[in-house]
Amino acid sequence: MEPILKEIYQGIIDAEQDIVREKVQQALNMEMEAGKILNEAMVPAMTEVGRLFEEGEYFVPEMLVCARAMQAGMSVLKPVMVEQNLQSVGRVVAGTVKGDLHDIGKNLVCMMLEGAAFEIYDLGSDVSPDAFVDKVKNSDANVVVMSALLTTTMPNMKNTIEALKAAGLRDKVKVMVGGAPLTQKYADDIGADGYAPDASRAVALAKRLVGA
Ligand code: B1M
Repeated sequence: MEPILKEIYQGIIDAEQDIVREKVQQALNMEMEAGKILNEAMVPAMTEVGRLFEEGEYFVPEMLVCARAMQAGMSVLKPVMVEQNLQSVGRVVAGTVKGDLHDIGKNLVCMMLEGAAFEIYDLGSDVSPDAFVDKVKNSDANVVVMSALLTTTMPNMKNTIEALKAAGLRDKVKVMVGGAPLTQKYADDIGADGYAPDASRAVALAKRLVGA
């Protein structure tokens, strides 16, 4: 791994927000691609944080501060990844489903969709089926993105799809789902229009679903 990427990777594992912010900026100043910084340093660092948690070396507070360091780095990358003045190709209501506070992956998906000229209505995390329904009803959205990181919250994706159906809004939007425990089969079983395993494939899927 290149030294600057190693420093970003280690900064996230050590939960050093300022160092991560500074090193990500430094990497960009060196004309390193934002996607490379994300995929070769930042995402692997969060995977390592997960491993440390599984092995009992890190606990929830450590995961949380590491997540903040990751978000600090993402805030530096975002303006670079979001291209300006592009005509909107679609409008997305996005959120992590009810009961689930994991928002890094969802934020990454939103960031990359925004960079691909989608408009984003980000509802955040712990989003109830009713909140998804309200936003779809009161906006011109044509895509819904749901994220779940916990096996226990995945059923809330199905509940949200059912709520959209009950409100007569299911045909107005394409529903995309993702998150580490998800599979294509699960997406098919709950009646989603698509599943993407990562943020870049989420962009390709969204474009396909809206015919862009
Ligand atoms: Co939690 N956590 N966590 N956690 N956490 C996991 C998910 C876990 C796998 C850790 C472990 O045990 N190894 C485990 C889940 C086990 C399971 O259900 N199978 C777990 C647990 C158990 C918990 C708690 C229950 C712990 C506790 O309290 N005892 C608790 C639950 C809280 C809650 O949500 N109600 C909890 C809490 C937390 C923190 C709050 C401390 C923190 C989250 C902070 C935040 O997000 N703001 C946290 C973190 C950081 C993690 C790990 C370490 C990292 C997650 C992450 O951000 N990854 C995670 C372990 C791991 O994943 N290795 C873990 C980086 C991110 C870029 O990847 O989110 O997968 P990811 O997103 C990817 C793809 O999945 C995809 O694209 C992204 C990038 O390309 N994607 C989509 C995501 N959403 C998509 C939507 C799409 C398409 C693609 O739509 C189309």
